[in-house]
Amino acid sequence: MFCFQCQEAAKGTGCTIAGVCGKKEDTAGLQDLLVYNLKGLAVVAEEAKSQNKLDESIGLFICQALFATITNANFDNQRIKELIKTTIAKRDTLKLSTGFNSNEDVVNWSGVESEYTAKAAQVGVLSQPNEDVRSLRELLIYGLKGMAAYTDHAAMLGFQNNDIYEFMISALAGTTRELSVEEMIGQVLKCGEVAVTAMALLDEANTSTYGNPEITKVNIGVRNNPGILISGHDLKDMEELLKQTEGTGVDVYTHSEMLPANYYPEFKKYDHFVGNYGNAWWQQDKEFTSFNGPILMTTNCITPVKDAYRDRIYTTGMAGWPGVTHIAERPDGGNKDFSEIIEKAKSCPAPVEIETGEIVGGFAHAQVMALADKVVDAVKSGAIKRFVVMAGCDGRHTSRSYFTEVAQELPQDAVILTAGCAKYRYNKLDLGDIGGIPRVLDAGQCNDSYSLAYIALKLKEVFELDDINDLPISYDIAWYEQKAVVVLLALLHLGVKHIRLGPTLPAFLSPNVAKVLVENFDIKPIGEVKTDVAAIMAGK
Ligand code: FS2
Ligand code: SF4
Repeated sequence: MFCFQCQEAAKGTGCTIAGVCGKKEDTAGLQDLLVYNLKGLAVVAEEAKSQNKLDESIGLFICQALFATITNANFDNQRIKELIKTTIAKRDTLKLSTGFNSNEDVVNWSGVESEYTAKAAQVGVLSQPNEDVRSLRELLIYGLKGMAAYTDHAAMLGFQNNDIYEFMISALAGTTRELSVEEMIGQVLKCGEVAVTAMALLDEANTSTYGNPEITKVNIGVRNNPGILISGHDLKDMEELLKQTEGTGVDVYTHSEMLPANYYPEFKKYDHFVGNYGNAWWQQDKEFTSFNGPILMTTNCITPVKDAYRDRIYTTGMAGWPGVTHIAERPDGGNKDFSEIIEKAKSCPAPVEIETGEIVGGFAHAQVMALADKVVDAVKSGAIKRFVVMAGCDGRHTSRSYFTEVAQELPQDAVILTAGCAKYRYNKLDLGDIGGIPRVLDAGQCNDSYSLAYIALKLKEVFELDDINDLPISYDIAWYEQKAVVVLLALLHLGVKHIRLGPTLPAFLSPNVAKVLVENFDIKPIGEVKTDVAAIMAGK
């Protein structure tokens, strides 16, 4: 196997024996084969589009299948095999309806299961010998994976945009062709542009369905009832779980990236929605053990399932772990059925309390704009000297303590804007406030990173600046998986420069591609805490 799509790629170059994430060689091969076949489907879908024979279902299917290959999303070989078969079946149906004909293997391969392993070995990342072409193609594919996740979440709430699907199809198809370096870079930057559309669509889907997130104190302690812990990012699952647990005597808690569900008016109204339990995804083995009750994984990040909770963890949507009960899709017009999880919860003891107190969040764009006068006055008076966007992901590497130390080292007149599970490195520190504005403003999930871009663009308007880089905002981003990749591309599209990225730069950037990013956007790796903080405060 060879996989280098996330920040924890072994030795900073790539996982070759087994994934640091727990992905086994056979699963890695199947995911490679799935991506290969999705490229073939995209090539035929392009033809169908040109003949006006393409409907949204193909775009959504591609999103969901790509979503299954995101880091820590789906480790279940059987599910990946089913996706491969469906991809080939959809491709062949489109070929028939369009009369598409080509000798290319990528649009013709239809091996049976026993041939999957051998084929996977031929079509993986290293099948492209040129390291710069490989780097640009994979950068694009990882951006598309991130976009796929956002687009799928929006679709689950009934929000779809054909332009996003069409870009994804043409970009994926483009990875099968010999494009010039300029064309490939163009596709990567276009991915950032379409990512802004996808993130805005998801924002609209979330806020028009569940209301605008608002300042909220989230309880991090527990009650004495049995509980269900819900993790991942899918808000539709959150809604249905809250509805189905109401009046059952079972409480609901969020874990990791589901924490921001606590900020939505539509969810806050449930008395049995108690708060958040635990920290970022990578601490789940300990926290799922002490939680005692069932856990519902709606998306990434899943870590290798431990015996201590194997019989009480469930997946749904594109998430999967072999041997774990998977809650089926909702039927058209209906709901998912979480009754099995609720019954399980009733037989479990209440969670063990691992901490007490509250954390404050809910600073998505509408809430920050509601405070705009206060924020602008604070900037004008000099009470706020700098905003530091520290959004992104958390992860296992001990070097991520850098982000905790930066949060502590930043002077009292700096405000941290965050989103994603990166926040767990500093959201329980007491960093105080500036005239009532907390020094850590959490906009929500990594899926809500759009809010941070929106806030920056609004501030640019308010301060009548021509260049987004003239704002008193610095970017010190923690990345881990492919959603962070697409957020980074979105920021580049918006013209943001001088981004610090850590804890390490992506393994999939070849030296030449990294050079392009450095020369054009001044992207830089994180350095020493004190030096970085001084540079950040000096606007460098
Ligand atoms: Fe965190 Fe994991 Fe949000 Fe990423 S829970 S690193 O894949 O999606 O962020
Ligand atoms: Fe390794 Fe990351 Fe790929 Fe998992 S997703 S196999 S940890 S590079």
